[in-house]
Amino acid sequence: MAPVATTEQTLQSNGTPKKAVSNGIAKVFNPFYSPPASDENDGTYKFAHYKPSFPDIVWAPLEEQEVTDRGLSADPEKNALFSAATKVQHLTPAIGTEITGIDLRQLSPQQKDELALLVGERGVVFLRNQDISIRELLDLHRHYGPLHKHATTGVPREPGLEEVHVVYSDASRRPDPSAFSKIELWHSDVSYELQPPSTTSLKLIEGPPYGGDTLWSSGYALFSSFSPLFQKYLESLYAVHSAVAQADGARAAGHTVRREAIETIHPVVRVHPATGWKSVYVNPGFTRRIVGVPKAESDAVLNLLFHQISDNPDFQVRFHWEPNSVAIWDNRVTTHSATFDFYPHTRHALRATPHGEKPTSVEEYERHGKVAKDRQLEIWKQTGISLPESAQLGKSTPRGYND
Ligand SMILES: O=C(O)CCC(=O)C(=O)O
Ligand SMILES: [Fe+2]
Repeated sequence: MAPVATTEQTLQSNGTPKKAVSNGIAKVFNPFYSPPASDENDGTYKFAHYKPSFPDIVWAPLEEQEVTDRGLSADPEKNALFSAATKVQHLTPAIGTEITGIDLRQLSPQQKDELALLVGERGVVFLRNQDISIRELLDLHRHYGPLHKHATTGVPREPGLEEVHVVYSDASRRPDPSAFSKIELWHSDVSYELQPPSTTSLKLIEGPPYGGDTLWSSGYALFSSFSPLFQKYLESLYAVHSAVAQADGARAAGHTVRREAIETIHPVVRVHPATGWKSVYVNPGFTRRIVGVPKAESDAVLNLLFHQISDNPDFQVRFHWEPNSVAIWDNRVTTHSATFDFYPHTRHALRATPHGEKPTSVEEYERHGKVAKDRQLEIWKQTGISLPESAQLGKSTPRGYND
């Protein structure tokens, strides 16, 4: 186990620590900006070559890329994938499925397509005991689209892995609760990009015995939870997603911003190309404002959506990692949040993520005759339950429910 840093420190008259760092006393850090960790464990740590580095290089702005969702080519029954698994266990009705018995290194192109569709339907899929290397994981995700390179977060020290985003914390730095709020940590990865990522994997290579869980929240379930008129209103809106704060944070931490920060306008409700389901597409991490409405209205609507993402457990699943666990999420229809409760343990994970299509609004999706659907209503229909819109809500009076 990593040595526990002492937390004793004396304060100057202005309240700042006199000796912030000495004898292993931890530096605090803001997990958004991932400043470099100390190199103290390099001699003994077996994954030192995957610790984050921040290369001083600059890339051109991204241009539009052709992407076709692999889930569109999948057998909706997913027979090739499911027949290879020993167990497929849904974790909540809204989101999350754990598959056992699959080796991600062995998937056929057909199984990869079915996995993409399953991830698109369930939001996030978990697999344990995966020996897949990070280069093999990148290859798997190339099947789903051109790989994304992050403009600011760490990449592995080992050369040739610029498409990998590194998640890393250890005893040398302690999350700084004054630097971020729990709600801000909820995000959809790099949603400010023109073509934000789709089917995304994170593999944990080193982690704490307990703690360090990750939570995901379903954008489909969030959409389904609202009344029909509010759903229609949301479908008409567009919002600004911004990379500026992340780039500013990276610069403040002394890193090069490898690609100029951008701001992009995306629909507030997007339709998944393979499922055809509507999903709320805003997140506290990067969505700044709704365009074309008064600021007070934008603030109130985003506040409602952000709080439902972070506060409503019916939309969420929480995963406890073990080394070699892989989570694969559809970044278009979910948000996620890490926990930072595991200090002083080391937690180290590697992410591979492809670009998806430009987010499709309901109006764009339906322009050519298709009809976008509410996931919950579709699932109820399949089980023989059909609710007229007017009967869905408003029939019961609010009451306390405590025991
Ligand atoms: O550390 C985690 O659990 C999640 C980190 C994260 O948000 C990501 O890799 O996209
Ligand atoms: Fe993320």
